[in-house]
Amino acid sequence: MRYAYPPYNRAASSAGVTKRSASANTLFIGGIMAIKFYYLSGSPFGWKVWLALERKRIDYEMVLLSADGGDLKQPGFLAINPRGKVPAISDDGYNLYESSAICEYLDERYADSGAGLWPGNLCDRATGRRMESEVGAYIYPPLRRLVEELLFRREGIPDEAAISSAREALASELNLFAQAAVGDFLLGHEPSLADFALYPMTALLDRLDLRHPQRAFSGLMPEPLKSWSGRVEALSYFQKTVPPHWRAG
Ligand SMILES: N[C@@H](CCC(=O)N[C@@H](CS)C(=O)NCC(=O)O)C(=O)O
Repeated sequence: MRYAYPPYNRAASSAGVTKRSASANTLFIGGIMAIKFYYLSGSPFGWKVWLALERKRIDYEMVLLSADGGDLKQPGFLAINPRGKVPAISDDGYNLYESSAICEYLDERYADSGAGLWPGNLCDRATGRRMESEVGAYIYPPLRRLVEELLFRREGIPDEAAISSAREALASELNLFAQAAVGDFLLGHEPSLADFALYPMTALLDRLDLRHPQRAFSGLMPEPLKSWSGRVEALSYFQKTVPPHWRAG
């Protein structure tokens, strides 16, 4: 799948509160307020939480924020996440940030809703948590560097040495993931949080290619991961989670 740039919705209006729901487009379910999901269009960590909300069929109200509009640094949002970053959630008065903690909370708090985020087998779960952690530790930093150099940079010329070393690091990391995958999805025949963590990062390679086709970053994806991403994109709820400002083309 290919999308238009930029990757994050830095310039969009800050006004939007978008109601979304996995099962119904309602804010109140049985008198309980739906979870508020604070999100920035194109944020890979936000996308991970969005996929988790959908897989678990949890009702939520999406609060679409704008980085350029300053929403993340407003006192109201800093009260929810003092780091001023998305994703974050508010669930019946309980505020939480950091995507992994949010997803683990949702999986436990809504254990009976939708499908689980991890496999039942202890070792598979541990492997999945390892993978999710590896995405943040090893995939995100070089990818972030590419995005900063090639999409966010407003002046000067891109640092080619940094781009080259980020490209090398990503290639090697993606190969490790391709080798570690054990089925249709990273942990077998069902998608898990490991897939939801990795997919949004790899989708950013296509975004980079839209602006810089000659750099062919999507070519860094090993064959097994190319077919894997097709399977993630075929999930019934996937389309709903495509970053709103990427849909325009
Ligand atoms: N470790 C955090 C990372 C969150 C993060 O870096 N969010 C970015 C968007 S992907 C953000 O909000 N950036 C805005 C800023 O730093 O001003 C998580 O897993 O939630």
